[in-house]
Amino acid sequence: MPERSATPIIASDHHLAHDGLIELAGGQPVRCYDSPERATVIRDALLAIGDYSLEAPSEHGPDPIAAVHDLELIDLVEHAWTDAVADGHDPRYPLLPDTFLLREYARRMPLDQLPTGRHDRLGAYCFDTATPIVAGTTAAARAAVDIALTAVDRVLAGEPLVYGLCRPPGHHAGRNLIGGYCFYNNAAIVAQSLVARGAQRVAVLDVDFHHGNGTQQIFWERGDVMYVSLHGDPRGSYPYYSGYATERGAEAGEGATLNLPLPAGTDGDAYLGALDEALDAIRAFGADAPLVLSLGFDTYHADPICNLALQTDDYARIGSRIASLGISVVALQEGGYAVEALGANAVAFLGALREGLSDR
Ligand code: Q9C
Ligand code: ZN
Repeated sequence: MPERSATPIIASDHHLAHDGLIELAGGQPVRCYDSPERATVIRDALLAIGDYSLEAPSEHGPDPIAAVHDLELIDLVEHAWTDAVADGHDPRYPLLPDTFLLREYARRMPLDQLPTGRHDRLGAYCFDTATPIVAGTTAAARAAVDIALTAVDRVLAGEPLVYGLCRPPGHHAGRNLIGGYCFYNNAAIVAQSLVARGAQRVAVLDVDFHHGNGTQQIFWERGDVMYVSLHGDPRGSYPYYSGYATERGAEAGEGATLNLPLPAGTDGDAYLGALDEALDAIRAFGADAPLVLSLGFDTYHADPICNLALQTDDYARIGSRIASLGISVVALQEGGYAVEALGANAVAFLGALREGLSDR
């Protein structure tokens, strides 16, 4: 067996201050499921194996973010917290929108007439109550983008697999909307940066439990970036209004979006069947760039907020199957909330993906 070189994990501690978060669960305030421990347990489990090397992200500046998100959205993520505190918000509590700009209000509300305090217009740029903002949020969101961009840099420099331990996650964030614990869409920013560097066909595979409505929106009319997602059926799962099989993209992007909703209770065998369909679509698309993988472990049977039924061994099978695409992979962390199992699931998945990619 030839010696394999260590697989880079790109991570930073900036996310630790994105804490003290709460969300509403059935009307009750609870600690946000997106906790800092999620990232630290994954990092520690991988580093305990010896096949991985921890690397810090390098700063990539604001331009790659502005290539994907509206400037108003970036301005909001940068300043909502400080505006709120300057206006008397108690800094012991996170900032959450209380009034959403929807439907007939949105139709008649000129965006240049929104309130000037970013906290007062938060509900025009946020689609749920699951995306609390605290003092550390802005730096964490920017660091997650830098992690993702550093990961893709390393893959383009020749690594078959790099793991970006992003927190906050990104796939629910749209061009002009935050939501679902997400602020900047790390995976979309990476896909767009590949296009900017000359790729003509980039595939994004999303195996998080939830549909990546933000990534889908960003590339909806694009034929050069394919978005393929396996996720819990939106008829009964967040984000509810997006992720139906009938959504297939539009204009130049028609057919370049593929949604594979899965019924509650889907186990590893059924999941792998759907994954084969996703991988066949990606093969047919013919990516000429590394695969951008939105990686969530919230498909795990014991995840506290999701309803699929994967076991730890299944993540190894999924990793091997993705390796069979035969292209390098930028794996970016999205969700996964069964903190006690995240380490084992990441070890199983990345270990099999790593082996599969180096055997090719
Ligand atoms: N009762 C990611 O996994 N709340 N985001 C759902 C369910 C939001 C998940 C409420 C879940 C967001 C990246
Ligand atoms: Zn998720």
